[in-house]
Amino acid sequence: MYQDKKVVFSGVQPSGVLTIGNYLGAIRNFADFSEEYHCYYCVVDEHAITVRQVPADLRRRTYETLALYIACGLDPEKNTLYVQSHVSAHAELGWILDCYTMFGELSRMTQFKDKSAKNADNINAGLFTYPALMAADILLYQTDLVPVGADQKQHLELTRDVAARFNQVYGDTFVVPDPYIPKTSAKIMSLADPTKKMSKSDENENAVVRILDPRDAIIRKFKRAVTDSGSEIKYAEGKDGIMNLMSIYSAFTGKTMDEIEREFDGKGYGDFKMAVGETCADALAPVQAEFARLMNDKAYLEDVMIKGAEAAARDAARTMSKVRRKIGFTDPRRK
Ligand code: ATP
Ligand code: LTN
Repeated sequence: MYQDKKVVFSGVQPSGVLTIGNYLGAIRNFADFSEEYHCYYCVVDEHAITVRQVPADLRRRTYETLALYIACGLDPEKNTLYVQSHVSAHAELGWILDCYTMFGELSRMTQFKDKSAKNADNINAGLFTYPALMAADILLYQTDLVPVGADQKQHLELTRDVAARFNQVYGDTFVVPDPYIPKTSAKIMSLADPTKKMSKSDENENAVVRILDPRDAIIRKFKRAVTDSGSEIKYAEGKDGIMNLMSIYSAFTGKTMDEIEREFDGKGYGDFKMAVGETCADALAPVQAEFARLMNDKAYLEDVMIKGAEAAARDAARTMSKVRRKIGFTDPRRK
C-alpha cells in the first residue's frame, strides 16, 4: 500500500508515567525501524479510558507520552507520531471489527482477566473489546510488523485471526501483521514482586522504575528490590528477583548473563543492585533532559500532533474506503 516500504505500527497508553518496562520492552526499539519502514507510533488515549482516568491527568500524560517518544529518539520527520483520538478512523474501524471478533475470543484474553480483577467496580464493555480496537489500530495502516513487549503477544494473535477472518469473508483487505518481540527485556518484572510484570499503573511506587524518576529515586528503588536470601549473582531458576535485575542490567549495558556473572563474581547483592541503579540512571539521564526541553515547548508538540494526525488520517482513509465498500455500506458520493 505504501509503495516501497513495509509498515510498522505500535502504541503506548497515556495511562501513567512510563516505566523502564515500557522503555526496554517497547519504545527504545521503535527508532530502529524508522529508516527501513514507514512507522506509525500512536499515543492510544482511547485505550486508556477503558480504566477510569482523571481528565487533567490524561491530557498531561498524552503530551508526556508524545514527548517521550521524541526524547527516546523518534524523529517526527521520519515517523508518523500522533494521538489516537485525533484520527476518527480508529474508533470507526474498532466498531466494525467488534462485529468480527468473537465473545469467546475476547473472554480468553489474559489482560482482560487481569484488568477485570484489578478494576472490579468498572468492568466496562470497552475493557472487554479493547483488543478489537487494538486490531483496528494495526490493520488501518496495513501494518507488517508490530514491536511490543511479550504481554501483547496474545492481542497480536487475535489481531491476526480477525484480519484473516475478514479477508476470508471479503477477499484480501488487510495485511496480516507479525509481532516483533525483543529477545531480551520483553518482560521486565516488578521490583516488589518479580513474578509480576512491571506495570505503569501499579500503585506501589517501589515496584516500578519510571523513565522520569530522579537519579536518587532510581538507585533507592533498585536497592530495595525484592531478591531471594542468597548472595550469588547467578542467572538461575528460582532466583526471579536477581534474574530480573540481570535482564535490566544486560539491556542497558549490552552485556551477556555470563559476562555479568563474571563481573560480580565474589560480590554481593548490594554491590550489584547499586551498579544496576547507577547504570539505569545514567542511561535515562539524556532522555530525561530532552523530555524536559520538549515539555517546555508545547507549541512544537501540538504541531507534531496535528501534522501526525493529518498524515495518519489520510492513510487510514484508504483502508476505510476499502472496508466500507467490501462490507456493503453505501457511499452515494463516490463516483
Ligand atoms: P498499564 O499498566 O496501564 O496496563 P503498561 O505498563 O502495561 O500499562 P502499555 O501502555 O500497556 O503499558 O504498554 C506499552 C508497551 O510497553 C507495550 O508494547 C507493552 O508490551 C510494553 N510493556 C509494558 N510493560 C512491559 C514490561 N514490564 N516489560 C516489557 N515490555 C512492557
Ligand atoms: N494494547 C497495548 C497498547 C496498544 C497497542 C496498539 C500496541 C494499543 N494499540 C497497537 C501495539 C499496537 C498495551 O496494552 N500495551
